[in-house]
Amino acid sequence: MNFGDIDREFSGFEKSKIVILPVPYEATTTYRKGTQKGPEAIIEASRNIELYDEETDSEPYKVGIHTLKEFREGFDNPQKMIKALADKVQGLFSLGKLVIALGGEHTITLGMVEGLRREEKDFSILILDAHADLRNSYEGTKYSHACGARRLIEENRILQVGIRSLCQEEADFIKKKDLKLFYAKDIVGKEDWMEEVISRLSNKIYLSIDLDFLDPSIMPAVGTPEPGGLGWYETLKFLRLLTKEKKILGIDVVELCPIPSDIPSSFAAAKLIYKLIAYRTTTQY
Ligand SMILES: [Mn+2]
Repeated sequence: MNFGDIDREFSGFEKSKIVILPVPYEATTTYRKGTQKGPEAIIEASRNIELYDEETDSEPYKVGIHTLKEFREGFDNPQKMIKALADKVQGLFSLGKLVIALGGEHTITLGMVEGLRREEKDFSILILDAHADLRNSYEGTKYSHACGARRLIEENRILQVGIRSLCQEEADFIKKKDLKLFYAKDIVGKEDWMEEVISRLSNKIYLSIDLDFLDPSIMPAVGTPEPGGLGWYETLKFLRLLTKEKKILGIDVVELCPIPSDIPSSFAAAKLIYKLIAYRTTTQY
């Protein structure tokens, strides 16, 4: 099963600029469980999307999109998983591939970023998410999906967009560290924030997309669906602008938690990924 059901000519590893890495890791999800089924659902849905993109008037798959086998190393322990995933993707980044990891829970971002950091020093991390994920620990672990951004912020420049759910501890931490977050309440339905977000990032970025940043009306199949998220076209507009102005080195798309009867969520996730590939290929290759 490969992403997009793309012919061999455009999905072989060597010639592909894009590499899709399914990472069905789920250890600490707290509300609805099932993110381990996310990668499979996205790939399944991707086989039904049109490979021509009307917006960019292009066939993005021709840049080459290779789908790797599911990554499952170290899943019994979060730190082991992070290290193993970092080892895996470092090799891919060193070959100049744009790696798109499919989660699984948000914790996989830590492995992706660690792997990228060994190859690239100067990049910022843009996180699209409904949740701040800034708790120092949660349910006895510092590597919960609820602590991902907190771990990242210890060593990296991060910027969070779409936030609309956090606890008092996180609010206090944001004030203490004087962090600038872009809350959903300030950006949904507006456009002035897009350039401001972009201006705060380095020229190279790592992009982490927790699918719950989208409004649950278009993305209900997530672990913790929060009302009041971004809409489809404003998201696309932002991602197109972002891709034009910044070099995206790596991407993860996480927290899809498939509901068997809900095909639109998986389909929207697959389409969002293909849109990113379309923007990237029409502006940067
Ligand atoms: Mn989230």
